[in-house]
Parts: sequence; C-alpha cells; structure tokens
Amino acid sequence: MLKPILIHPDPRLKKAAAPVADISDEVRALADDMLQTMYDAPGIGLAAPQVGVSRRLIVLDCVKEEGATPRPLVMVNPEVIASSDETSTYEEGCLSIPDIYADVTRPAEVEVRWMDTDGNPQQEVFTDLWATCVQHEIDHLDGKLFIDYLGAMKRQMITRKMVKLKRERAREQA
Ligand code: GNR
Ligand code: NI
Repeated sequence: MLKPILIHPDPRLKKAAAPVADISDEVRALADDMLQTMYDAPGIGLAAPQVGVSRRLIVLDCVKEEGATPRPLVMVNPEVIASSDETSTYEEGCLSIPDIYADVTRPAEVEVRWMDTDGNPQQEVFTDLWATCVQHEIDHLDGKLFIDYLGAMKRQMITRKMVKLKRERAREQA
C-alpha cells in the first residue's frame, strides 16, 4: 500500500524517532509499504518519519542502472558505527522537499549496524551513493534534513518555497 509522504515544513520531520522495540508483522508490513512508496516516488531511500511514523526504520535501494538487479534494504534501528575522514560531495534531494537539490558533503564511507526484518543483526561498510543515502536516511530518524547542512539563507528560501507548494497542493485538494 502506498503511503503519503510528508512535505517540509512539518513538525513530524523535525522529531527524533524512537527505536523499534520488537520486529512484529506490523513493522514488516510498514517496511513493505515504505519500499513500495519509495519505488513509486521514485526515490532511493525513505525513512519512517517521512510517512508519519516516528520509529527508527529506513528502507533504501541505491542500484540505479536500468536493468540491474534491485537491492532493497530494510534497516531497523540503524546506527553509524564508523565514518571515514575522507568526505564526498553529492547533489542531494529529498522526497519531503520535492524538486530541490543541493550539494552536501558527508563522510565518503560509513560502517552501519542494523537489525533486519528477521531480527538478525547486520553490519556493512557503504561507499559512494549508498553511503550518502544511508546517512541521509539516518538523519531523518534524528529529525534532520539535508537542508540543515546549507546556510540559513538558502534554507529559508527553500522552506518558503515548500510552504507555498503545500498551500497550492492544499488548495488543489479543496
Ligand atoms: O530519492 C532520494 N535521492 C537522494 C539523492 C541524493 C542523496 C540522497 C537521496 S535520498 C532521496 C529520498 C529521500 O528523501 N529519502 O529520505
Ligand atoms: Ni529524505
């Protein structure tokens, strides 16, 4: 089932999410809905707070080449346990901030620990777009958006644009 994606500014996107206490069928169903919503958007990642659920759950699939085998990853309670000193800069976007893109510099490699939907602990080193995306998603769990890395002026300009977009969308709804 597709879930509506919250658009910035929204207090639910600014709140730190609580850990998932136990991996239930409800959590697995939410992860399935999030993957479907992410692919439909289309996006390469999605965090539970973006669909209004304040829990530490993210999904991602950064395989981009047309025809390549997809790699859907579901991470419960993900944590960055190590980051490289080397950084990389990517032009980031966010499904909660549509049609806005900006360069963000982050550690080039991160080691992430998480729980899969079978309750098994997992750990992996991510590089390139995967590293950027997993850090972007974990930021969502801490109530942080990529525009928080930009200067105050740029951020304010983007926020104003989003307020306008939301107003227009609300008007279309009515
Ligand atoms: O679809 C997305 N693309 C993207 C591009 C560069 C860096 C991060 C991302 S994540 C984003 C989907 C999203 O908003 N996830 O929270
Ligand atoms: Ni995002």
